[in-house]
Amino acid sequence: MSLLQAYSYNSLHLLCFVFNRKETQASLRSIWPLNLQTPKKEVKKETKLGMTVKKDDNFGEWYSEVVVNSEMIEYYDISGCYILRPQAMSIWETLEAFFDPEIKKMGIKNAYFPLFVTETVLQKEKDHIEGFAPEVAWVTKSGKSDLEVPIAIRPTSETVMYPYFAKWIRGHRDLPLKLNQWCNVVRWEFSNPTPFIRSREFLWQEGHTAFATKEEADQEVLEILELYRRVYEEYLAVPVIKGRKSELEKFAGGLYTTSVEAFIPNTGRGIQGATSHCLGQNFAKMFQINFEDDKGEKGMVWQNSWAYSSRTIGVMVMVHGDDKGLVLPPKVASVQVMVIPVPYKDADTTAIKAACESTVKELNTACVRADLDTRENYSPGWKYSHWEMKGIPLRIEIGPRDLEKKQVRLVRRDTGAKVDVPMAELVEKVQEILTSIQENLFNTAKEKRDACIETVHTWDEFTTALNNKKMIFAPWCDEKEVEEDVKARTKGDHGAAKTLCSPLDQPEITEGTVCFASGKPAKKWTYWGRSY
Ligand code: 87F
Repeated sequence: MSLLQAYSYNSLHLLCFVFNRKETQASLRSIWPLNLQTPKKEVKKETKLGMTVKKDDNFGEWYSEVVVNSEMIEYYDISGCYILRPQAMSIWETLEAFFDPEIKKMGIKNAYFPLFVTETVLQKEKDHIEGFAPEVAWVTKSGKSDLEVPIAIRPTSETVMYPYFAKWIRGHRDLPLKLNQWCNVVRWEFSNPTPFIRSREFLWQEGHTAFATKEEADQEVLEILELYRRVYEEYLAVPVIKGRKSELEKFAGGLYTTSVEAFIPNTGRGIQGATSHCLGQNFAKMFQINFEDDKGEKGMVWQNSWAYSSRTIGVMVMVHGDDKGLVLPPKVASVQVMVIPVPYKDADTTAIKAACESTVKELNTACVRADLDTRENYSPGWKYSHWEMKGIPLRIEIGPRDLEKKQVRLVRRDTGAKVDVPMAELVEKVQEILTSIQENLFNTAKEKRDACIETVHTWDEFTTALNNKKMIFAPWCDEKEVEEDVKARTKGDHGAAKTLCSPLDQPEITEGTVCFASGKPAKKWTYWGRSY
């Protein structure tokens, strides 16, 4: 087969494949030039702008459309794998630029371990890997020949790292050992892939630490969890709940799991934002990670592991996006302000252009990330919609009348509010508004989230709330069998309800409060709901 033949063969298959998918609309548009779909006599320079689906009408389609049209994601010809374009990658880097120095302050160091793991090593944690086994991807060939032994691609790195923890930790002076790595992992998921939210390859940081005492491990679990809260709330403007996972939902290999949980009002689903586990001594036993304490006595280390992934970006898109497209919180927007010249036919375009340029320069000098759209083949109106779709937090319009009045017009992406600002107050006002957008996005998301929380005491209240897409807060007896029973009783087309977390911040359980599901005495308040 010639190269050309191979190419057309592949693209044919690509097209058939794409046709069969649920997420077609957006991907089709991006591989088919518009003029092929609707041949016209005159080819207009301006293409029609993208959002065709409303967030409330078809959330799934809307999401695919937003991530593609905002140029964050490009679909790829392997299902569940996506290209993260610069728009997405820059958000990932911003989060890393916050998180990485924070963990370094805690004494955690970065390392990099290999992508591959042998079957023997992977099987070392047989018990807990059993449930995950179907998701492990294997390399079986190099070129045309079979490998002597197949090697797995890391789905997580416990088995890759812990043999070396055992080697490197000898005495109490080698503790604590605190490592983190920024990497990709592969989990060959079979359920409904979604960009950022559930993909077969994703980016994450995974922290793995070992301590001499449980107290130190316990403390770190919560310190990391607080950093995860800050990633969501301070950067992505997404409200989360810090809590502890139930026995059924915790990482089976560990002692206990904490998480930050977000909520997507449109689908009525909770979503785990990040996890911080205390592994106890389970892995220390499996991998013989022992040490000698200061009295010469043998002990086993206490371990933690924790991760957040590129899912963070998907949660942000789902929470803030609207019918016009993406909405970016200023703190993670690579461009915070887009300046758009508005020249009227007979106006002095050079003066407008000069004003635009000096505006960008002034903002950049003040560390505001501003850019200028000087393209002449697009109208101002087209540019407004274009940058709205891409989520740019603030737009500045400069036209002849603004020049005359020595002012600029600011238009917020979050509220659409417009305000004319004297050029002399530019930097101050822009900074003020960007801060206000960041706050407003968080507050609005929190109000919407809170409006979806329903406190219930009985089974009837619980099922009604579930059908109304609520996140449910209920007193619970904390028994595994009861959670399994709730899952079984709520099984249906939309998936079963499960526990999301028991918030660390627990309201009091008053005398006589019973479990909504079993009627037994309640032990803790817990969030329940359908989830991703
Ligand atoms: C999929 C395949 C094989 C999750 C998997 O949460 C193994 C696994 O161990 C697996 N999916 N897990 C649990 C991961 C636990 C833990 N790892 C380090 C974390 C944080 C980072």
